Amino acid sequence: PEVLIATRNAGKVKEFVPMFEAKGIAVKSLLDYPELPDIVEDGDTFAANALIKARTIAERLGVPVVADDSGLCVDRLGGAPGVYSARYAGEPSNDAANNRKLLEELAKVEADAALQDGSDARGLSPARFVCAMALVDAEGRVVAEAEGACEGVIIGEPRGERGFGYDPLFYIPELGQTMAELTLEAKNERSHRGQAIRRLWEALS
Ligand code: ITT
Ligand code: NA
Repeated sequence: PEVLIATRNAGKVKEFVPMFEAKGIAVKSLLDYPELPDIVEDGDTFAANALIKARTIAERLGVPVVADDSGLCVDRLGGAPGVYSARYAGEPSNDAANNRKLLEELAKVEADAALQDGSDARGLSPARFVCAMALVDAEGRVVAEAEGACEGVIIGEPRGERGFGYDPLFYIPELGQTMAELTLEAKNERSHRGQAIRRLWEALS
């Protein structure tokens, strides 16, 4: 069997491949369909956007589709960048620019807090990665939905070369490593995406 994942994000595809292969399922993605137009993700939530992506592609290609909508939510930024994580620093989506923007926005909030009450808000900033996944059938009807989340803190300097997106700034105190320092297997065991996929399997079994 084979599943189509409605993503153009090569970092996501790399993580999906071993998790689906472990179930004997081959993975295709939108990287195999460069001619398809970009999907307009205008939902207010990760779950809504995952469904939009899955349905758009199922209706277009007439096959069952899995989609992932995910992002980083930072408490001190009121949950930003949230559903805007991919384009936080503007178009086109750029991981390095997004990471710089995240550190700039946190520095502003921390400076404001220090000015207002002299408080020191420079401690590490709590954050979580969130992933919503949707599986739809060839007609675009929902078969299963699942979410996963992973807690950490934002550090002031990038660490690690693996992963993608905000991984180098996302530190997991329990592991003493950033998400970008974890092997692919260790990230899948821990991550919002790994959890969401395992919950999707459970919902299907
Ligand atoms: P597709 O819509 O084609 O799947 P995308 O990158 O635009 O690709 P999203 O809309 O779900 O996907 O946005 C996800 C963004 O959130 C991604 O670009 C990263 O900036 C961030 N993100 C999500 N999961 C992440 C992870 O595991 N590690 C680091 N950053 C992550
Ligand atoms: Na999105």
